[in-house]
Amino acid sequence: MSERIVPVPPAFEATAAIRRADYERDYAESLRDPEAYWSKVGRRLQWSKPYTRAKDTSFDPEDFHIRWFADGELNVAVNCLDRHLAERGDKVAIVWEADDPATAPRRITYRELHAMVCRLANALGQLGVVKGDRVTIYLPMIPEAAVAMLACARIGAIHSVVFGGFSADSIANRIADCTSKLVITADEGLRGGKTIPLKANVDEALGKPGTNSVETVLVVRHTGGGVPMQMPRDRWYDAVVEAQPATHEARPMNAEDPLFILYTSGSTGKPKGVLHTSGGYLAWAAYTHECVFDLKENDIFWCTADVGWVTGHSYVVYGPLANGATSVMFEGVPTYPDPGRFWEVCDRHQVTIFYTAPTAIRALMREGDAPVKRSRRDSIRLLGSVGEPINPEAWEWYNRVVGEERCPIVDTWWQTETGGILISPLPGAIATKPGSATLPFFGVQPALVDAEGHVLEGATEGNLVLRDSWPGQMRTVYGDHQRFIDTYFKTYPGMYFTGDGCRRDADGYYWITGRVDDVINVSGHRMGTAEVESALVAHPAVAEAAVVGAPHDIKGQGIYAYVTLKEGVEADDSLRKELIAHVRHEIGPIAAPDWLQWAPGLPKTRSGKIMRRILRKIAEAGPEGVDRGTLGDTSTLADPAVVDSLVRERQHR
Ligand code: 6R9
Repeated sequence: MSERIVPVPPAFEATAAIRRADYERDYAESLRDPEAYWSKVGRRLQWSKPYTRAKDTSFDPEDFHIRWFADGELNVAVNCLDRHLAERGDKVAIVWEADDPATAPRRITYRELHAMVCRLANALGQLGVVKGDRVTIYLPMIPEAAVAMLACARIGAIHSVVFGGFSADSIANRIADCTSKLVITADEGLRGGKTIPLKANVDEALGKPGTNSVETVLVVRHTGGGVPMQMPRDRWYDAVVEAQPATHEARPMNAEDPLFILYTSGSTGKPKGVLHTSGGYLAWAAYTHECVFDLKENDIFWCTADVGWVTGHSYVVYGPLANGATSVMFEGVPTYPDPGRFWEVCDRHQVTIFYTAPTAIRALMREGDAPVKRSRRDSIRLLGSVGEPINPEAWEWYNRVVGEERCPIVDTWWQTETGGILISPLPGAIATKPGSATLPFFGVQPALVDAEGHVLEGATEGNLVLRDSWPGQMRTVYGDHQRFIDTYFKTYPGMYFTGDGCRRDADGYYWITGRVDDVINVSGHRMGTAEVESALVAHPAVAEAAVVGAPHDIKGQGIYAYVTLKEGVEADDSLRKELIAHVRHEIGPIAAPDWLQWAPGLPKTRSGKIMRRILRKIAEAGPEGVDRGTLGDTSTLADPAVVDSLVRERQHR
């Protein structure tokens, strides 16, 4: 493991808002007097009714509660829009770059965005959407996605954004779980030159059980592709907003009123609806965005994440807009029409801060330096990484080739549940080490614990927990508060369990080693093994399935599936393809297994529990084969012989 120390580039440090001494002083202060610290940070937002207390939280099982700024009132959309109009009305809020580089970019000012959001807020009101109602957003990466989120925030409706790559089944499950009243979608999406039939997917989803809460579907005309409209349910977005006034009186919300639900995979069962509230979430998204990215007034900030993921929520939409920044929104993919696209877009829009995922960096690294070198990239001053551990090789390439060793790299660790960044270098303050997310953000108290929950001190390795709350923390699992408690606070009572393993070095730097639960991180996207297993088992040919993660050169982790077929079903290549396509259809392309092995039997204990440890070891083995010594004790298996056949039939990665 590389332990190279990369100092803060002096030219960067010279203009940075936060330097090493500031970090040390303020971090200590944030732990010593959290109330004073967060009272002050919270005042960066505009409150229609100021709070009298910032922090009111306890992880103690006897007195468990999480409330931030709880008696304050604000409106999130007002904070992202109206508040900036006087001084930044003509500043560009969103730069939109289309999938096809020949399509003209859109530049939307704060004033224009405000009008778009007001129109939609009025329209939603007229369609009967009221505070607390759920609205599902299934849109491509177009400005209307941000407009839809902010219009919901403006009226207090709770949005649930569903990633455009998810299938009809996944949409239906998410709609059913939160009983959405309205869906906002588009005719089609465009990614890498391919069209995605969004409206058709919504139509299919709404034909499934549990979705009849949906009264209206608003359809944005994006590609112009013909889609059947089902009256009176379906309405064209344009026609509906056109008729509306461009002003709207926003309602103040309580700080703890829900802002959004975002579904994410866990280690068991169906995806959880992670619920974030208004005041704490926005304060966290805005404050981390400003500090971690050393934000200046003239920055052009580009986070490449899709708004279907939390990174898109916090660092394409809410953080940047709450800070009055210019945010780039990109519809396409890194390699279309060619692997120089990211850097061309950086030059075209004079991007100063660029934030992407290790999987994209690895994919581009594989294409060599030439596509990067074709661009100037001289506007870029800071680079960021998020979504999964970044391997030191990719970090070094990003630093040397993309950033030309001028730009600090912030490797930011966080989760859907945390609302925003928790562990990351502050770029003007913290020397980096390739592969380490370095040190905690203000107010964040990470700790490493052993399996029994003992807190480990000094340089060590363990499970990553957080010992106290922070404003951006999720508040509950929508509709299932017990699941929230059970998932995050039962493993180690009194502490929030992240699900990640982590090492801390002698300098106190944190090195996230990856998930320690049954969550696979595929290209920085979370997928539960249980979800993929239940999709496989839903196929008539499958008797049983077990899914594990295995190292993948580009994706970080790939999905390795073991499948036992029903009696009499013939295992062949066409069935293998069919099963992979089946998972893709059931959940979405990100869940499609990379490897699928036929398993006459699965390794089970006598009580019937699948020993995943063994399956993981077989899947992880490189070309040299499985080292039987690493499989551990297999004598407790009901049928130890299945291991031999699994090792023999291993898929070559
Ligand atoms: C923001 C986001 C969360 C999981 C998390 C961890 C992994 C994210 C990371 C990282 C190492 C980083 N993860 N950032 N691991 N270094 N900088 O990705 O949220 O989709 O909920 O995933 O991603 O395993 O637990 P989410």
